[in-house]
Amino acid sequence: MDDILLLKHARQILLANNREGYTIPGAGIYPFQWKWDSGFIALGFSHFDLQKAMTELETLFNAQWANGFVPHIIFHSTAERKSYFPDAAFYHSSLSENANLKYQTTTLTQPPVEGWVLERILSRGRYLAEVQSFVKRLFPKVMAQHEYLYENRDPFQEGLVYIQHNWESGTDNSPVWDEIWSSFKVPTYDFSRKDTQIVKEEQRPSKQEYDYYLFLIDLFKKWHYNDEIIAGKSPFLVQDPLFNSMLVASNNSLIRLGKHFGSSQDVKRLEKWNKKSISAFNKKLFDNNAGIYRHFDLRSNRWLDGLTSSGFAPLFAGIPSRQQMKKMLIALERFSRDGKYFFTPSFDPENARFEPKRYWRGPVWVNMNWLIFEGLKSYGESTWACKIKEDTLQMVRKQGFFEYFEPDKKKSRKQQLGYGGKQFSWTAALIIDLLNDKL
Ligand code: 9WN
Repeated sequence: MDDILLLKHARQILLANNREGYTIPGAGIYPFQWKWDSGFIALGFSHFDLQKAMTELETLFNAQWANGFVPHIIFHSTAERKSYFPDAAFYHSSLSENANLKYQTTTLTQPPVEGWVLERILSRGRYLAEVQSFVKRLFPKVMAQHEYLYENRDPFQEGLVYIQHNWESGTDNSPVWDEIWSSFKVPTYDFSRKDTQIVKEEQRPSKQEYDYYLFLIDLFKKWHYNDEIIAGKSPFLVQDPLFNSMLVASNNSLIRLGKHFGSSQDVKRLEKWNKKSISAFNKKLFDNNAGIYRHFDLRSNRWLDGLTSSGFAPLFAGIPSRQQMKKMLIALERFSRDGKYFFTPSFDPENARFEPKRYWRGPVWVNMNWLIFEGLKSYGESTWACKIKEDTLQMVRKQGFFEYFEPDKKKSRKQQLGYGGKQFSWTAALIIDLLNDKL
C-alpha cells in the first residue's frame, strides 16, 4: 500500500470510530472513550480536523472529578453497556466522594498525556482564536490533574507518582506485574469475558490475571476509593516509568504554555515538580547496567523483575542525560536482536516470559514506537529515529491498522500477523502523524 492510500485509510478509520464528541479505540472490543487513547487520537485529528481534536479532549475533561482526577474510561454509550467488562456498575464510582456524578466512569486513571497533546494541537492552529481559547480553557484542567497526581499519588514526596492498578499503566498484562500477583491470593470471579469473544484468547490476558484486576477494584470499593487508604494498604503500588514520563513531558509542555495561558505561579510550580521528578527518575529508576528505566514497587521496595518498552519512554520527556541515552540505544538494539524483531517489542525478547502474541507481553505497539521515535528525534538521533519510523510504517503497511503486532520480522513478512482489535484508532492516528513527519 503506498503512503497516500495509507494516509487515506488512517483518516477513514478515525472518522469511522468517531462518535458524538469522542472516538472509540476500536469497534466491538473498546466501545467507549479511553483516556490516553483520546490523547493520541486528538493528535491524529489535529492534522486534518482541528475541531474534532479539540472536542476529543474537551469531552474527556468534562468527566474530570472534583479533585482533578481524570478517569480512564468514560462509558458514554448506554447502548454498549453490556458489551464491555468490567462495566460502570462494577466500578460503582459514586462510592468515591470525588466522583463526577454526571458521567459513568471508571475509578482508575491512565498516563497523563494531555499536556503535551495540548501543545501539539496549539502548534497546528497557533493563529486561530478558537484554538487559543481552547488551550486557555484546558490549561487549568490539565494543571488540576497534575496537582491531583503530585498531591495524592506521591506519599513520600519523591517527585514520582504511583499507579494503583495495572490498568493505570496502559500496559495491562505486562510480565512486570507477575511477581506482584504471586505475592497475594485472590478469589475466583465468575463473570463472562467480552474481550475473548472478539479477540483470540492467546492474544489477551488470562482469566487468572483478570481475577487480580477485579480483586484490586473490589478492595478499593471497600475503601471508598480513598487514595490515602489505598497507599497505606493496597498490595499494588508502583512507580511506572511510562506513566511518570508522560507526566514530566506534560509538565514540560505546560511550562511553555503557561507563559501565555497560565500564571507565573503555575509555571513555578510546574518547574519545581519537574526538577524533583527528573532527578528522582535518574536516581531511582535508571538501571545503569541494563541501560533502561525500571518499574519500582513501593511495596517490596525494589525494581520489578523484567525490562519493558515503558523503560524507553523517558526519552520522550528528555529525562536521560546524553550518556544515559547512548546506553539506552544499546538496550534498544538488543530489543530488536540484530534486526530479527521490529522496534520495539513491549517486553525483553531475551526473557523467558516473552510471549510474541500476547498483548503487552511481547508484541509491538505503534504508540510506544511513536513515543520512542519522537524521543530519539529530540536527542538528534535521527538515524535511530528513522529506523523506528520505517519499521512502524512497514509493519502497518503489511499487516493493517491492528492494535498490536507480531515482533518477528521474518514471520510477519510471510503471514498476516496483526493482533487484537482491528481498525484501531491510535494506530491510525499515529500513522497520520508519522506520515506528516519530515524526518
Ligand atoms: C483496559 C483502549 C485500552 C488502552 C490500554 C490497553 C487496553 C483495556 C482493556 O485498551 O486496555 O483499560 O480492556 O484491555 O491496554 O492501553 O488504553 O485501547
